[in-house]
Amino acid sequence: MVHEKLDAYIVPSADPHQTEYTHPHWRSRAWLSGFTGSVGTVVVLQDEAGLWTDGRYFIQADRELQGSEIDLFKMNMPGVPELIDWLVEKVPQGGVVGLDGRLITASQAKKWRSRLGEKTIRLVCDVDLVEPLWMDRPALPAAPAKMHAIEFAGCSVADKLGKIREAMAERAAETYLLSSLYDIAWLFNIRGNDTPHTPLLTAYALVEMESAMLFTDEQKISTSVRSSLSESGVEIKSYESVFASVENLPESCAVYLCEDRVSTRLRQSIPTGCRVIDGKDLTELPKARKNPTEIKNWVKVHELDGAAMVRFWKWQEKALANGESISECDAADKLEAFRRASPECLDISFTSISAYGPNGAIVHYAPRPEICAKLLPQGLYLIDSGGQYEGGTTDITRTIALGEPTDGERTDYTLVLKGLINLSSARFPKGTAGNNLDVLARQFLWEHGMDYAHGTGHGVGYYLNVHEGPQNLSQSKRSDTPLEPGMVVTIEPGIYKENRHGIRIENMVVVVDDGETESGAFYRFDTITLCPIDTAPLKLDLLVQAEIDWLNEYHRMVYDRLSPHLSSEERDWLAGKTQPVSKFEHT
Ligand SMILES: [Mn+2]
Repeated sequence: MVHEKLDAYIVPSADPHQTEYTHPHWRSRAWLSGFTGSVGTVVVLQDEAGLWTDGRYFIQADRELQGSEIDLFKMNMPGVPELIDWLVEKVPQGGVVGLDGRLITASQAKKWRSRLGEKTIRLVCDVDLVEPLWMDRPALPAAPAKMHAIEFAGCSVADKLGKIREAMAERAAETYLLSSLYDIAWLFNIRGNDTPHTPLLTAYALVEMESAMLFTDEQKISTSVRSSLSESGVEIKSYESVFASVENLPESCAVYLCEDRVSTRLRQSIPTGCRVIDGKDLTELPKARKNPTEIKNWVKVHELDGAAMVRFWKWQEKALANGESISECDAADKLEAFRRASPECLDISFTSISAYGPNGAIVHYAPRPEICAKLLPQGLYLIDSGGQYEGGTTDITRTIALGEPTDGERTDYTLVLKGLINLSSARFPKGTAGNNLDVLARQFLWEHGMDYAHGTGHGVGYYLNVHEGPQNLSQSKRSDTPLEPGMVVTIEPGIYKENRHGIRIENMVVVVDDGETESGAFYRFDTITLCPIDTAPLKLDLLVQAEIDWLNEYHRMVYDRLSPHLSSEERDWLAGKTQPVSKFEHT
């Protein structure tokens, strides 16, 4: 910092593409601070340093920062300054703040620059102090890229480029600069292996009216991938050369990009004579509206995924009955093995949340082999997991009673299920967004004075990231993207009682047409997840007949669709789990 004449240096926790799950190569904030959570930014001054993270990580950050001389700043807590306000206070008038401008977005840099400017502090975005200091830095991944075949993608690269060019023309854009790896993977029907549990290829792209360029590590591109892309008019260039290509854009060229995704470094490389049009990535909505081929494949994939869940649940039940010792990690590993037993499953889609008893109340709990809990034949067990298949990504949560549930567990479990059923059964007019529907999953909990501190559901990528926008289901004002046919979301209400239990039930659903009335077009959800929902912890008195009908109907579908994939012993077990329930069976 002294050498670079910096008063402060910022180390964010991002890669150059704002990818949700980053490769270890990009975890420089964790390397510097010792804090390993997914969200956090370190600011270093000459004689002090701070780390900002959110409520999910206060306890972990406090522990991991011990002895580091880095102070913890708990974001959004009363009296805790925001990072930028703290900087403005600490850095002298006319001072200089540095960072690696590849790691923050153009819009973030714009906000910081204007705030720092109030005290004539400069933000310098081309200083990488980490690279020369991080000696044992993990190498960038080198796994080869592959095409996502048309029988999975359902739409050719040429057709996708055609649609994107139409959207560019509507916005009078001549060049479109992309840096989101999800959007690049979708647009070019290409997949890599550069991020944990997400088949992404690290790349940038420039789409012009007559040509398209993909900037990536050329070592990862085989002759067949190169020729396949070339047939669609896509040229491969080296990853780093994106900066030169952008710098050499003709003056007065109209460049479309998303400033919430593109890094400030790349944004600054655009010649000043160019007209920059900032907007959402043009790929975002076409990627979110899954085509019929994608939906058809995804529905099939859920049969494989559901069969793996059935085998897992059956194994766990038997192992516990036999008094075997199973830890949360053993259970997660076993489920992964059941998924990977089908050759179509290429990876899990995220680190499983395998949480027993009170651990279920920690929403982002990830068990660690050294300290994870042992499962006992009592209490609730929560398993949130998913798989990566070329025909779609899955995300499913089930909460299972390992023994006789308590009255409180039964009430909470039943209220969560009522929310899932209520929202899954919704019929809604065209134009309805997630924040109009979210309450349907919460209303029964609210009646009992309970709530959950997370969204009700998120979009899901197709052999891509398990979390995908722009649509989602939540209370947030930002959850305002209208749901459209072909969009896939999760529905995952829950309830979390600290030191007692956590409950969440999650299915994936697809938005489908549901007829035209005098009020216009209506839509509904079709559930595509196939796995029994534990009926043992239900309090049937709390369910109305329509909810019982929904559950029995769902279980009939689960049995019919999964049984062809199962052995006769597994089928018998599934028949028991999907047995119809009735309000009067216990009288
Ligand atoms: Mn989910």
